[in-house]
Amino acid sequence: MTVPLPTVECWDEVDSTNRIAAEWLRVGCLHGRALRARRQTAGRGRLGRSWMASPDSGLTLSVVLAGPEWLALAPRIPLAAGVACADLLRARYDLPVGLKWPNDLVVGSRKCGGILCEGVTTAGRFAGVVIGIGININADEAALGEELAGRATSLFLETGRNEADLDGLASSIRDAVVAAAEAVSTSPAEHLLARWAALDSIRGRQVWFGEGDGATSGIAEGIAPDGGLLVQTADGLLTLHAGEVTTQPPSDPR
Ligand code: BT5
Repeated sequence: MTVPLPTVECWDEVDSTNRIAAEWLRVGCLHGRALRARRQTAGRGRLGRSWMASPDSGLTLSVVLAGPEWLALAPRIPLAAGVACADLLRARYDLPVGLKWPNDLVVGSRKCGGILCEGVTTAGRFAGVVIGIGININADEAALGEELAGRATSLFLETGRNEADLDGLASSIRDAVVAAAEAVSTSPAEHLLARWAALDSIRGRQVWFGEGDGATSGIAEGIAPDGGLLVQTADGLLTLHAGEVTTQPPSDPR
């Protein structure tokens, strides 16, 4: 019999839902436990970056995968979570939400969401993974703010529809993400890669990566089984495992 997952908690204000969920894992918590925050004051992105969200304008949600067995599956969990979120948003809003490696949910070239998966260790033991999900839902241009202008979008801006049931959406996303993560251990990697490929917004496009004099470009060729991005460059096929790619050439600093 499948054990029902605990109700997704809604907290008024937190610094970072991922930080709270990591604390839960350190002291021990139920698999699938999740919280969303109406207001997040220090949302985390990758590489020390920030996730910005005006209060009540979107979803800031963290989901716990509890247990040491998630360590071996960790490289594929961000991919599985991305596919699950994109599929759910496409179905619910009838919107062509796509994926941009490694963790962006996009509509066209604009980012509407991001995913940050963090492994949690306590007393030298792997306790589990926190899947952090930020999605711009009801944000208008003002709520997204000037800093993200032209780069970000929201489901409201794309559809004109306001989501009245953020709790219901959070619950559906949590259920979908937990199911997708669990499927990683039982289904072949090719299945997940094929689902990502169907949603991949940069496959076949020219991308740039690296910085300064080391900046290089190539054609994005999809995702490798270890979760890296395959890029065909003039020097051969590379697999990127970290960082970022852009579909615009880096601006000339001169
Ligand atoms: C991500 O990082 O996209 C992962 C974001 C995960 C946020 C969730 S919210 C719930 C949970 N709790 C947390 O503390 N975090 C997770 P990254 O790929 O590093 O992208 C960050 C970059 O995206 C920033 O540097 C901005 O350029 C841009 N960005 C920030 N806020 C944005 C927003 N609301 N919409 C679109 N782009 C945004």
